[in-house]
Amino acid sequence: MATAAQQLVRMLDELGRVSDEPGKLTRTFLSPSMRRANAQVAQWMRAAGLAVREDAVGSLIGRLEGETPGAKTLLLGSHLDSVRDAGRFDGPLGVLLPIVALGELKRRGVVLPFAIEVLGFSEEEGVRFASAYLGSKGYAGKLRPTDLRFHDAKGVSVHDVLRDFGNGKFSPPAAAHRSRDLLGYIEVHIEQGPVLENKNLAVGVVSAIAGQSRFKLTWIGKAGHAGTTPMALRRDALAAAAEFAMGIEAIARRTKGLVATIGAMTVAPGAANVIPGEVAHTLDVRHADDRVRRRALVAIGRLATQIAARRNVSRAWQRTQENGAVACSPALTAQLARSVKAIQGKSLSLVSGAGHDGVVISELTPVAMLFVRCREGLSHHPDEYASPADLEVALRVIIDFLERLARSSRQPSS
Ligand code: HGY
Ligand code: MN
Ligand code: MN
Repeated sequence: MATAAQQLVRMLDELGRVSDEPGKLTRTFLSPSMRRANAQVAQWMRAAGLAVREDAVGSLIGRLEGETPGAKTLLLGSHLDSVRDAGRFDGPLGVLLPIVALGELKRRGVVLPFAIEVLGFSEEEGVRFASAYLGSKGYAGKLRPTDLRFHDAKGVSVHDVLRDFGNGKFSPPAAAHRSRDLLGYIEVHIEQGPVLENKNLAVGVVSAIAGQSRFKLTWIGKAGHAGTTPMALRRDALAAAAEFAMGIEAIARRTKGLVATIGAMTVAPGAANVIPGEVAHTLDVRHADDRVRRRALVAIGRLATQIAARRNVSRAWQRTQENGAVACSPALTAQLARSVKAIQGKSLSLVSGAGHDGVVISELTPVAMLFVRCREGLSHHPDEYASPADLEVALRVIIDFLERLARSSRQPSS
């Protein structure tokens, strides 16, 4: 097993070098590096005995038929895109680990009764287009016309990008499978938080994935001369945005479990001697309880209204993502926890503050997640790290899970 874990580490390192930016890992939706990543992962999938296809949204699907004709399919996957200047584990771990696990079972001569699809979703982070989960939405048949209308920084729409990616036309695909043909979805992912490290555990299971709301907010004031415009006469869009940023931080700090983030901002016209006339920024608000998140959004909306009135600026909201909290399947999670206990001796259940493709796939089939400890809980950062020893534990858990599922599937009652 150590060899398989070492192989996984090598694959993660290699894929972590496939980037759109030299010296850092940035791999966004349908970018040149994403195509190179798909080619590399497809090669690894084929070596593990999977038949590989790429769907109309650019997601990679590696399929292994089951020994039992017409058997249902178990899905295992995650995303292959990244944030800017990312770590190499967020996403690829959940795609490469199942490939290595299946390669190991093949090496041992183990044949599974059910079919497997390993999924490498083309877009989860929502970096290029504000809307996230485009890959898993495409696979689950959940892409909506509103998703296709989002534009990137160059004004290119999701629809046009997908039309050019395909053979000159694109329409949202139907779901890749009917729910009744699926056994469930397992996503292996680094925790991206400090809990497992604090509990000194290599892996844990996930009870629920926090809900999240994302917006693009634009403040419109009036550009003007930085040297001649008195402070009292200014309609400074950046000052309004800055006051708003401090205000949402205060709201999040006083609301237990709430997180609110402004991650990207543009300032126009963008000159040192011009008062900013227009500022656009993102807003990401999350909480495990949808009621708390919704109450916070009301308070945040009220704050924006007050700032706009006081500073005589206007503001425009565009909602770019809205996902309620998703409970993982208790039954599938219990099965996964059984394997965690068998390998690690004990299991731990935790809530995910990060969003995952399982949010979308949960509309198609029951989902369960295996979290892997990551150093200092750090993620969305180049120093993101999961140790080879912890990766080996996760690999053994997934292999144990597959072998148990195979045994239970072969029992006459099933
Ligand atoms: O933003 C998230 O929670 C995830 O990394 N996409
Ligand atoms: Mn991420
Ligand atoms: Mn992720």
